[in-house]
Amino acid sequence: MVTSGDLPGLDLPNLDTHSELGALGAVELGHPVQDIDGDGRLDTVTTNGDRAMHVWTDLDHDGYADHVTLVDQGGDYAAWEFRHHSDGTTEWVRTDAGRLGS
Ligand SMILES: [Ca+2]
Ligand SMILES: [Ca+2]
Repeated sequence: MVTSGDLPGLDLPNLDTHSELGALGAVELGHPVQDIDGDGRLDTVTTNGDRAMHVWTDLDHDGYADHVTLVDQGGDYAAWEFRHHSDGTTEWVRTDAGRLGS
């Protein structure tokens, strides 16, 4: 079970690079503030949790995050993608993990 963290103004889960997101479900991204792919539409929120920095991205602009990248203070990172399956279920799938600079 992932609990919400103390992220001011944002109701985003407080994760770290070792968190299991599989059953987390859709994460609402109400107010993106950055345009990470340069198409002129805001799509990304960067937050700092207790143990890691989070970069949440909603590239299809449906209001829910499609990707999150977690980076902790030691440089470990994990990247997750929110997948919609043809049977209507959804899950977060880890697409990458490792250590920055190695
Ligand atoms: Ca964009
Ligand atoms: Ca989305």
